[in-house]
Amino acid sequence: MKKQDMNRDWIATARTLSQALPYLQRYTGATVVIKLGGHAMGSDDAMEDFARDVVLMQQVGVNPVIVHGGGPMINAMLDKLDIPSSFVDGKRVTDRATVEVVEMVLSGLVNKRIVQAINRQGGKAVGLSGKDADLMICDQTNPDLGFVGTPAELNPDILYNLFGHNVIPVIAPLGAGHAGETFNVNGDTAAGAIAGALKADRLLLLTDVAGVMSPEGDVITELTAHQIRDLIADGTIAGGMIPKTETALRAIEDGVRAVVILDGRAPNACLLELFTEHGAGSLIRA
Ligand code: X2W
Repeated sequence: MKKQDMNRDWIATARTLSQALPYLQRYTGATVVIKLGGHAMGSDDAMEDFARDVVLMQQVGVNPVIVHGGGPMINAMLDKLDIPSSFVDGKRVTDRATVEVVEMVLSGLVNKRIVQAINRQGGKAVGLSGKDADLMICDQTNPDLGFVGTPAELNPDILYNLFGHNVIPVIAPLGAGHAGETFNVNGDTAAGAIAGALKADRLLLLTDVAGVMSPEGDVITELTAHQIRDLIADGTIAGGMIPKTETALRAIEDGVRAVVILDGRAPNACLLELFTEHGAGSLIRA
């Protein structure tokens, strides 16, 4: 690269930082819940970039909370163990053997990979699941699904304690049942419930699509809860986007200020959304 071009790059970087000031000010002290789906978790390099963005967020005064999924990683382990698996309405039918694998994979492999990535960037992350400190107590969703839980009682005090010590919570979507069961919770549902309990300023649902798409194939950048309901009714929102948008509606009802559905594989997706005028994905507000 020519010296002149290199200077231009640095000047652009300084300008970007300078332009971020109003956004940095807006988010000081804000709580941002980030759902990192299994499909949005890429290579180690992508994980490193994600972790750096999370640590940067905290550095500028945001309280980030990570809630992760890991569906593809659970599938891979169930395959290795020859345990067949099926989904009904986007939820994994979870028998006793399956819930053991779900907990091992989510609380073990996936959770610790994210924790370690954040800590390698200089953050202080601690891994939890909904079982820790009774964060997320669940009811059984439907007996036909086995050990699948619906969050019923949230106790977010532990998270406030962690914020007070500049610790970044990384939460696996498992919950405890009243009778000592372990429940498997859909990652989006868990993230929505936790964001609701915290009355978060933002819930970012990082997935592998660009956002809610119009019939013409463009990302709809801003939507109200009312518009979401209309788009579900007329079939524009379909398939896997239905549970995501329903999570968004529920979170907003619970007091989350806004929910953004965005492509977590895009570089610096969270920073683009929070700290630039451009934004990313589909922003959903009351
Ligand atoms: C999910 C939990 C993981 C998850 C499962 O067993 O796959 C249920 O379906 P993603 O990567 O966010 O899809 N739980 C009940 O939600 O992972």
